[in-house]
Order: sequence, then C-alpha cells, then structure tokens
Amino acid sequence: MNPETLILERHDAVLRVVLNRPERLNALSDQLLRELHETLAAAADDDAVRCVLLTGQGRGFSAGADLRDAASAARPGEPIDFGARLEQTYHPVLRAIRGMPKPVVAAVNGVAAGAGCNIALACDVVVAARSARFIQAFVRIGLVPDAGGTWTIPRLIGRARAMRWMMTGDELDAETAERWGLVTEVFDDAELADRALALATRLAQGPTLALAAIKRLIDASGTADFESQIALEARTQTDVGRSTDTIEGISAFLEKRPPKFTGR
Ligand code: T3D
Repeated sequence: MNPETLILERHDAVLRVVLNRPERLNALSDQLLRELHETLAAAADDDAVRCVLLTGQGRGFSAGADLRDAASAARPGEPIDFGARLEQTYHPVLRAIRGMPKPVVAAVNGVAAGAGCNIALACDVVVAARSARFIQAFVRIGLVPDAGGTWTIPRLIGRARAMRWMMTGDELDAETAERWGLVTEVFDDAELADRALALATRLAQGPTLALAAIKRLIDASGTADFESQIALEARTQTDVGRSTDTIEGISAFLEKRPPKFTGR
C-alpha cells in the first residue's frame, strides 16, 4: 500500500500513521479518509502490528473535513449531502478505530478541529502536545458535531461541558483537555513524538488479546447493566485465559522475571 496522503512507519510492532496534508492542516479529503480506512483495515488483520499510533504532519493534527473538497463536490445550486459523505468516508474510519483488535493511540500534535478532533477522541488513548488545541468547529459553520463526537464526548467529559463546548465552538487548550479528561497526558511539544511512540511501544509489547478484550468490555459497559457486564467479564476471562500470553504472564510472575508477551 502506497498512500499519498499518509506517511506510514513501522517501529517494531507499532504502526505509526501520520496524516500528511500539512498545507491544509491535514484537512480530511476523501482520498485521505479512504487511505486511512484501508491502512487501518490492513493493520487490524496484520498480527505483526500490535498498536497503531495516529498523528499529524506539520503544525496540526487535523482541521477536520476539507471544506474546499466538500464545497467543490456539491452540484451548483444544490445543498451538500453531508450525511452521505459521512456514511461513505468517515464512518468506515471510525468503525475501524473502534473495532481495531489492538490499541489505537492518538498523539495530537497541534490543532484538532471538527471531525479531526473527533477522530482523535475516538482512539483508545489520546495524548497531546502542550500547544494542541481542540475545537468542535462544526457550529462555527452551522453544522452539528459528527464523526462520533456526540457519542464519545459526553461520555468523556459529561453533558454540561459537552453542551457548552459544542454549542459555542470555543477552543480548548491541551491543559484544559487533560483536566476535563479528553486526553490523558500532555507533553512538551518537542517531546510528544518520542513520548507517544514510547507509550505505543509499551502497549505493543502488552498481551494484545487482553488489551483488545479490555476495549470490548469498556465499550460494552456503556449500555450494559451490572449483572450482564460481570457475566461478560467472566466469559471474556475464560477466552483470554486460554491465551499463550496468560500462561506466559503467570509463569513470569512466578519466576520473578518480566513477561515476554507475543500477542497470542
Ligand atoms: O462533508 C463532510 O466532509 C462532512 C463532515 C464534516 C465534518 C467537519 O469536520 S465540519 C468542520 C470542518 N472544519 C472546520 O470548520 C475548521 C476550519 N479551519 C479553521 O477554522 C482553522 O483553519 C483552524 C482553527 C483549524 C486553524 O486556524 P489557523 O489560523 O491555525 O490556520 P489557517 O490559516 O486557518 O489554516 C491553514 C491553511 O489550512 C489555510 O490554507 P491557506 O488559506 O493558507 O491556503 C486554510 O484554508 C487551510 N484549512 C484549514 N482548515 C481547513 C483548510 N482547508 C480546507 N478545509 C479545512 N477544514
């Protein structure tokens, strides 16, 4: 695969995916979204990839939908069918992130606006540079938040903050985003790339089947009652407990050495 709008780098078991349209702050063109989906789908099926790290080239993570592309795709005199565009190009990317059977880390290296912000927030672990800015830009152009934002964001920060942020379109700085729980860590700009890669490498060395199961369990808990959730935990533990990594984890503990997980 040779994408034109992404840079792909392998660092051992980490696949680093860099959105690469810096002249437009990595705005999301149809081509970029298509290539991102193809890349994520291939990573999901590749056992040698055990963590995906998503970041942006240049001074931004992503400015959201490429508004020039969106406007030029419209027929003269007809409204843009944003919903169809979302179904065709954004939703496959979001499903690929949420369904990825391994961790997906977002390293937000600058402005993250609109759907660019919400794709970052759909990732499993989100870290940011100190200069990062988060903008629910949709309302500024008379749209509603999309790319999963109305699902993800209230769950992360609660209704009151989600309402204010989405309705005003105000930008949040990285420290506020950390305080509110949108991101887990903020690093100095010069350190972000290395610190994010170190985190991704650590996750890639983890028991991948267990990490994928943690993701499924946490997602399921959003709609489950307590009894169903503990039943799901038990079934999942039975499955994960049969893995080679569980045998290795217990042996390593008993032998007082660090475990060497293989993702199987
Ligand atoms: O149909 C669909 O795709 C449906 C989906 C919709 C989902 C959405 O994401 S809607 C929200 C779309 N995004 C926005 O409304 C944000 C637009 N951008 C901005 O408000 C600002 O660029 C930022 C606040 C993000 C950053 O501001 P600043 O001052 O740091 O940078 P800038 O100078 O505005 O942008 C730099 C260049 O990137 C500039 O190009 P130029 O003029 O120097 O040639 C700018 O036009 C370009 N750019 C920035 N954002 C976009 C963009 N080009 C196309 N689309 C963009 N979204």
